[in-house]
Amino acid sequence: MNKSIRTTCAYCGVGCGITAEVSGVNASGNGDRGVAIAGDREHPANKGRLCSKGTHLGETVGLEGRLLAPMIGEREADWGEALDLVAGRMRECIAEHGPDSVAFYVSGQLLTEDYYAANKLMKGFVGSGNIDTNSRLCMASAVAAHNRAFGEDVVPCSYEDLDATDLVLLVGSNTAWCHPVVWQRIEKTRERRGTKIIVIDPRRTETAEQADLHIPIAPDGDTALFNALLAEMKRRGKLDRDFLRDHVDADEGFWDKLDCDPGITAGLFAKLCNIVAEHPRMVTLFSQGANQSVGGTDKGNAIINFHLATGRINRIGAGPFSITGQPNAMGGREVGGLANMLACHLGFSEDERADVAAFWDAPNLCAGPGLKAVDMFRAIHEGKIKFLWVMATNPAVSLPDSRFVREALSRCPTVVVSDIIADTDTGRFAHVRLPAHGWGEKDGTVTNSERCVSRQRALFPAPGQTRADWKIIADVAARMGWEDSFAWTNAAEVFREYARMTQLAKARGKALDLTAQADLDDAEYEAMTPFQWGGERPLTSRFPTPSGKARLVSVTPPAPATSAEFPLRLNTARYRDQWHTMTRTGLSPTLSQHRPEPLLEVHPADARELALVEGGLGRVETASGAAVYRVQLSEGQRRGEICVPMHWTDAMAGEGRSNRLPSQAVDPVSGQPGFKNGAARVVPLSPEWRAFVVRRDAITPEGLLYWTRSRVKAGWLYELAGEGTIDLGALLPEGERLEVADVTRGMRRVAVRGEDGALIAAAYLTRSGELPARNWVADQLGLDEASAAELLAGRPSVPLPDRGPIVCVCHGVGEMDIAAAANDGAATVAEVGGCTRAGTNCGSCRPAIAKLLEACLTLDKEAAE
Ligand SMILES: Nc1nc2c(c(=O)[nH]1)N[C@H]1C(S)=C(S)[C@@H](COP(=O)(O)OP(=O)(O)OC[C@H]3O[C@@H](n4cnc5c(=O)[nH]c(N)nc54)[C@H](O)[C@@H]3O)O[C@H]1N2
Ligand SMILES: Nc1nc2c(c(=O)[nH]1)N[C@H]1C(S)=C(S)[C@@H](COP(=O)(O)OP(=O)(O)OC[C@H]3O[C@@H](n4cnc5c(=O)[nH]c(N)nc54)[C@H](O)[C@@H]3O)O[C@H]1N2
Ligand code: SF4
Ligand SMILES: [Mo]
Repeated sequence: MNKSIRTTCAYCGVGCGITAEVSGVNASGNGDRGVAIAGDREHPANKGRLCSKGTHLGETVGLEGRLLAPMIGEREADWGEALDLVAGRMRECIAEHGPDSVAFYVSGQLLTEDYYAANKLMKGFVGSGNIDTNSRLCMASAVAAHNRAFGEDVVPCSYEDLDATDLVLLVGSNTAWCHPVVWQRIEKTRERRGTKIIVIDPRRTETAEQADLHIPIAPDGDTALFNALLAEMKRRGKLDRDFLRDHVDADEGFWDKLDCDPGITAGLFAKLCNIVAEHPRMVTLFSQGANQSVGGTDKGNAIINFHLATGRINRIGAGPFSITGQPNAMGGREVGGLANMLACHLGFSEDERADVAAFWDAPNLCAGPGLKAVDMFRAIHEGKIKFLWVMATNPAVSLPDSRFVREALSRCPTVVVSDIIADTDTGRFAHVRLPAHGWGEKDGTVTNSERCVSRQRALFPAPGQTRADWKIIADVAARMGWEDSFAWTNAAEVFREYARMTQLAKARGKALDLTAQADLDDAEYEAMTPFQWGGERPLTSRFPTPSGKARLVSVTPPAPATSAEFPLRLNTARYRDQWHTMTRTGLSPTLSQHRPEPLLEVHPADARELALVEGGLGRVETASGAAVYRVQLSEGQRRGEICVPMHWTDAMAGEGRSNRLPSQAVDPVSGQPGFKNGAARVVPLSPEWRAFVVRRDAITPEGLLYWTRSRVKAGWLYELAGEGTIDLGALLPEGERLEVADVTRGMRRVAVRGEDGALIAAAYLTRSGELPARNWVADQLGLDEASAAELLAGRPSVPLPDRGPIVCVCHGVGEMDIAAAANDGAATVAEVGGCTRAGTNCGSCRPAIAKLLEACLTLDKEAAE
């Protein structure tokens, strides 16, 4: 029987509401975990819309690869034994080396209840501040900027401001890919009221393509640009003198330090200033191009300074809007997931500590802040931290300088990892792995970018021995002797305790206040509808500083990062259809079509100088390490700058893990790493052979120059390249083998059929020639339809139309289909949708369609001239 359940998306901080129809029918190989996903029309974050990742969530809820039982080393254990071991080691460590020898590294992908429990255990009971979160890599600079300017970590605007604004400035945000539903909302506003969109990003992203103005700023040029912009607005008389007088204090000498070179051409700067001067209803949405910088906090404050000084804040359609990355990045900030906050937006002053100690009845409240993520891993490396518990994050992939991080993990006497997936790069270092509930099993709350709290609800019964993260934490706490303080029996109890605790923030005049929710009973919690703490514009009556005023903070642009040895600037970014370390989106055949391999994007002129060719391989080298990518020439890159994706792991690729590259350099205020502006060089690789393999299950090839795998419908597609000889047969399973080889051309092809005649694997190798198209071969996996000749040719005897790379993953529409539609007269994205269906489902590909259309129309025009 179908059940309809309202929940919230697993992925980004937009926090879209979902209506899940749980069918229990095997729709995509998920056993009884079939589910149809649709946008929740009543959720304020998305009003029914979903992007590609949300739309295809159903493909990632199967049990493939799940961690279903506690593991001690490679041995399955029961909960009792695993928990005893974890609690025992933690107790020993505290007794012998003190509380600061213990650390938790947690995540914005935990629910608020989980996060609250972890923070309470570490800061209140273990007695150390050593709990930090992957939000350190994500939101820490924005948090620090908010604290400096407003006196509290509060986002002063709401999505509704995006509906009512005349100008959206996107700073370091590829919104169309990373916050697609917010992007669609901005586009709607543009249709309705002619809102202007300006994108400030060194790369010409799909977001930038769609903007009214793209400013291809030099990496880390934002602070200088915003200073110069504010100085120019002052010259033009655009400051809000009344607002400044009544609501804003300034650092000493603030106004004298503004004038500087904007870092862009005079013409472009004038254009920017004109648009900004004419549109006081302006929202600046900023993301990782701002935060992930060694000057990230200053960038945040440069943006906020601008809004404060021009009075573009606390008004409808105006404000500096830091958009969150993970589904619960905001919730973590509320409950004290960051090492430098206590809980409920409180710091470590005597009276704040006293209040928290009393509220928790905490025996060992920590004396002060703990170590921030990068420093925490240094302390592990140095042997000062001897017990580490990682929850819902994959630091062996996502922290900078991962060679060092891995060394630290391998030295640490006890590493505990709570995850949902059995084989993650970090899990490979764990002594104990604890199986957690995943999306669709978890039950609790998340807070999105606009401070809207909504429920994630369980859709399926929890598989195997998996437990809720908060419950695992409480179970360990109980074994440490603190059962009374962690005696919750359900998520609602944890939530009520947290909501009650926000009284401590409220009493100090802070905006964080969930006391109205503190008395929800279980049924009310179960039925909770989304609510926003602080309201639409929470800082309107006063700023939560001692003076009640906000602050203009003097900021300085950081120094450039390249050197003679490493002359290129290295940027790292995200792909539209992959989520972080790919443990979930990497399982979706639909999502894997968009970018099946990690690309090194480089300007064509730089590529010529570096001897890199389109589709070839390039190795990026930095002072920290090296990684290998497929080369893609891109006019959207600035000269002297390259960009690689953050997503690939050792589980998904041989050499494509990007965080071998960044250094440990962090922002001095926030501790956030500068992932977006490293110093690098590139070496072209010339493999002697290239190959691809399809097979049903996952393998880890060894000794190659390059390999990656991506999900296809019935298995995995491997791209391989190497030197010398390769034993293709060793990469293939047993079965009936069909084979051809041409020694002179260095060509070899093998297909393997199972007992029932269905294709179970195939491999195609060449030393100098072309390889067959991947799609048709991959589609044959598990089928017995193709003849031996067809399999060895790698294509059907009656050729299929070439659709080109897939653009619309929902409807499987390729570049060629779109070009054909344009040829037949389709001139708008909607018209292309009308004849091909492309872009008519989730809409995530609409910017890509627009770009293709523009290219087709330009070609037509040139042909006509
Ligand atoms: N598809 C997808 N969506 C996601 C995620 C995902 O993994 N995949 N992750 C989620 C998370 S946790 C996060 S934090 C967000 C991140 O969302 P975004 O911040 O939008 O994503 P990024 O691609 O990391 O970086 C954004 C842009 O910053 C630009 N940039 C680099 N250096 C500079 C600079 O100095 N100045 C300026 N102005 N721009 C610069 C880059 O070129 C890049 O285009 O996405 C969330 N949404
Ligand atoms: N070079 C570079 N590096 C970056 C970035 C960048 O832009 N460039 N961005 C940084 C940013 S902004 C972020 S947010 C991080 C993200 O980096 P990570 O947090 O390391 O990435 P994820 O893949 O999301 O890791 C989540 C892990 O938790 C597991 N998991 C999922 N759900 C649950 C659950 O409910 N419970 C438990 N216990 N486990 C669960 C997943 O299987 C996965 O192993 O990467 C950072 N690293
Ligand atoms: S924009 Fe996409 S990934 Fe983000 S919450 Fe909405 S559906 Fe999920
Ligand atoms: Mo993030």
